[in-house]
Amino acid sequence: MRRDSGFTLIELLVVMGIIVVLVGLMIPGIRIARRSAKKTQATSAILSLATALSSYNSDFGDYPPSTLRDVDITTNRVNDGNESLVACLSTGRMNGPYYEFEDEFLVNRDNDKVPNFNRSVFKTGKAFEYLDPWGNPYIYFHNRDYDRPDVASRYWFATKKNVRAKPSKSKKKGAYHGLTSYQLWSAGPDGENDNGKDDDIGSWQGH
Ligand SMILES: [Ca+2]
Ligand SMILES: [Ca+2]
Ligand SMILES: [Ca+2]
Repeated sequence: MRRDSGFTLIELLVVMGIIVVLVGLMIPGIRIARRSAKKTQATSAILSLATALSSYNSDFGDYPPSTLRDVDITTNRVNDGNESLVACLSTGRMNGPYYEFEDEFLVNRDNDKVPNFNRSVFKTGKAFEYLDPWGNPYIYFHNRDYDRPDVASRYWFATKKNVRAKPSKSKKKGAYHGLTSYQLWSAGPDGENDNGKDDDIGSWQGH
């Protein structure tokens, strides 16, 4: 039997079929790798924010408030904890700034303007929030507000959903996580706030 070309149509189809199957097999693997890279990214952001928060606390004798309303700044009551975290850690006072926020994740998701905002930090007067790798704002509470979460419970998520956040307690000890400090968490890969449970990534979880 004489063959003119290297491959017959059937052979080509078989090869293409194999490629399609291989790509199909690889996609879930790529997805898992991407998901775990994002988890690592969120965990490390929370860890380095925790370091920054403890330096801030050493200098100022307190952690950032759950809302800038505590320091007489008018807010729209959405993403308050996160905006306070960003504003406080970006301060030029004492040994600040305490954290180098990555531009890519620093956005004004709720599009608020803060008339009397510290303009030395955010010259545009916009109250920025810091996003996790899934595009949702990290949630932050100062310990004095654990029992009155409504002061800063509203968050605006990537799904354009208004989310209610509430600090959580340890199942074993029955006490709030970060009892004398703060709670900071990411809603995790599912993009749903679980108040620090399920797939959420919290500052109090031993990483
Ligand atoms: Ca806001
Ligand atoms: Ca904002
Ligand atoms: Ca979640």
